[in-house]
Amino acid sequence: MSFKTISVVGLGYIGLPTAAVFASRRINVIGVDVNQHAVDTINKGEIHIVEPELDIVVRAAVSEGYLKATTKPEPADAFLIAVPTPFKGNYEPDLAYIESATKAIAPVLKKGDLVVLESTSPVGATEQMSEWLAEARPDLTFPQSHGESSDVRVAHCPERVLPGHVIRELVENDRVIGGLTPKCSERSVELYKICVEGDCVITNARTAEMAKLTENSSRDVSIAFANELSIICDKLDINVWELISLANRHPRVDILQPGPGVGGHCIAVDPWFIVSKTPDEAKLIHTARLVNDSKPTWVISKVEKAISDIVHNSPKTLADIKIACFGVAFKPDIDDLRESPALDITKQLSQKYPNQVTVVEPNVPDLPKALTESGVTLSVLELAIESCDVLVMLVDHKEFKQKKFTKAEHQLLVDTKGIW
Ligand code: SAJ
Repeated sequence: MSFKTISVVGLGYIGLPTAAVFASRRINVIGVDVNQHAVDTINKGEIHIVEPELDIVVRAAVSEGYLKATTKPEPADAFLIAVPTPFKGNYEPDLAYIESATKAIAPVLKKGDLVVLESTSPVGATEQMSEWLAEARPDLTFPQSHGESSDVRVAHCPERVLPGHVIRELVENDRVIGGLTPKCSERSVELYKICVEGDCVITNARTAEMAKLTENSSRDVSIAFANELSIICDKLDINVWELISLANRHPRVDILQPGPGVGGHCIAVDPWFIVSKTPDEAKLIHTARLVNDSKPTWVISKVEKAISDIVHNSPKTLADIKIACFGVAFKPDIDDLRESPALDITKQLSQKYPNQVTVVEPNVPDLPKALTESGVTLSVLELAIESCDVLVMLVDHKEFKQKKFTKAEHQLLVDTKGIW
């Protein structure tokens, strides 16, 4: 049986592009979100988030009548749950959004439907979601009790797209599909094959959950290795960038790049889902998190040292020092400031040195309130380089990489990306 209507629950950075890409295949898509503003914006054919090409796909899908958004779930043949899974204060995963999405769709579920959890989740979350559905709908049968004869099919299929390349990666990337039973997996493959050109590889739900966490933890551990090297090299007076490029000439070595820390809402979060389930076993994964999370503090200490060197070696007083931070986004060439170590460093510096910090960020028109409150100003590259004493390179945006300059003798440079 083909899918006539698909519902995507959660219209954020993953859900909205997913809904729009399915709709572009001429499938009726009902997008559900609790945010009325998001729903209204989408129904006008506009978008409330920034992602290249998303505006074009959404506009076409809405104007051709294949995509509509609503705050209240409606019946569909498949439900894709793409809601946030943050962690709570103690790094325990918070499944509250999955629980409320599940409870919201339960009343409209019917025999033959498929429910797929796309949100990055701790191991066991898909089973938990299916339990919540079963509790809400005792009149329907689910895989945990009825196996292959269940009325409703349930699976996990984690999203793996890279912000900035979402529209292309949604179609091209391979998908890992873990059903609660083999039939649940097969039904999910039928669904994803509507728009995915990559392979749809079948496993079970727990392995699919762990696969996603493993991908992001692997990257986190690799970046932690690079960040640790950068601190070791600083102590030993070795250029870490040269060191890594030399080591990477070995045919079986591929070290990532150090930076001001690890940002975004995935790589800095997902490893905790492994650590919280298996704290005694996940030693390396836990340590990598601590190494990456401590990097902003180390960068701030380098800036403080630079400031104190200038004050000791010139007629300037502390109050005369001007600091320029280059980049506040969480990674290069995007406007996303969420969970950004560069933003965190800039904020802490601006609180320590009020009205002395200037930011250059070519990807945003205005600075967030957290910065303007302590007198941070937005400047342009040339001006900031000319007028500041301490230059703090935080994000390797293309505009910065293209800029060739030699710092003046009175200036000090803290370059967390090794581009200047
Ligand atoms: N970073 C470094 N050094 C590097 C690479 C990255 O410091 O060599 C930093 C970045 O500056 C950034 C952070 O790591 O602060 C994360 O950036 P990223 O580009 O590695 O990853 P995200 O968070 O944009 O997207 C990741 C991707 N996962 C992997 O590459 C394994 C993406 O495919 C996932 O879909 C996404 O997480 C997600 O949603 O989970």
